[in-house]
Amino acid sequence: MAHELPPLPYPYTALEPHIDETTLHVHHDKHHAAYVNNLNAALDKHPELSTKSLEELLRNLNAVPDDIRTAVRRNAGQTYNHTMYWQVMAPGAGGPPKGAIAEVIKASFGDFETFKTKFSQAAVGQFGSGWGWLSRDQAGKFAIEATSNEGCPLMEGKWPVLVVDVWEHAYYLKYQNRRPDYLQAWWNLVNWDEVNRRLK
Ligand code: MN3
Repeated sequence: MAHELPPLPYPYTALEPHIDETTLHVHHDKHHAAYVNNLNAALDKHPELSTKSLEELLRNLNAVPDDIRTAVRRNAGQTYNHTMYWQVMAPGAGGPPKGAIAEVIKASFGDFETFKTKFSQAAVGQFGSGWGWLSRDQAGKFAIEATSNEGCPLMEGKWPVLVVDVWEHAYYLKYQNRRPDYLQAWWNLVNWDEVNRRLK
């Protein structure tokens, strides 16, 4: 049972003007697709892993055989992270958080502006390729963090609730080297309904 590239959950033009159509085509159809293909190629060598979900693979990478562990870490990580990234964005979204996530932000960070500033700083400050996250640890504590390359909180036993891609391929066509501008625009797309779904 091969892993599949999920279709983008909205039209390629839907996130304009914040994220442009060309970027979404290249990012989803080329980058994300390649990670899925590379994951399947690695798993082909160990068919016993074919029934494992991305979450199961990433939560227990030590159980993945040595010869494919790096490939699985990279490509399952990137596959999972991208699918989540598409889902936590939506056209006409953004604005202040609502529902349970609004309470979490208030309790953990004080107010939304403080959260937004800290999250943006973590994402913008990630050196090189990576991701910005809000995640919950096993004790129920919420934290902002950045990971490099394919890093994902699932690998650390945490549950991710919000993510932004800060690899250059996510923004370079439109924003070139201006990662802070991309982050600022990205807040207009945050899909709080999906974040609330992930909180449950
Ligand atoms: Mn990407």
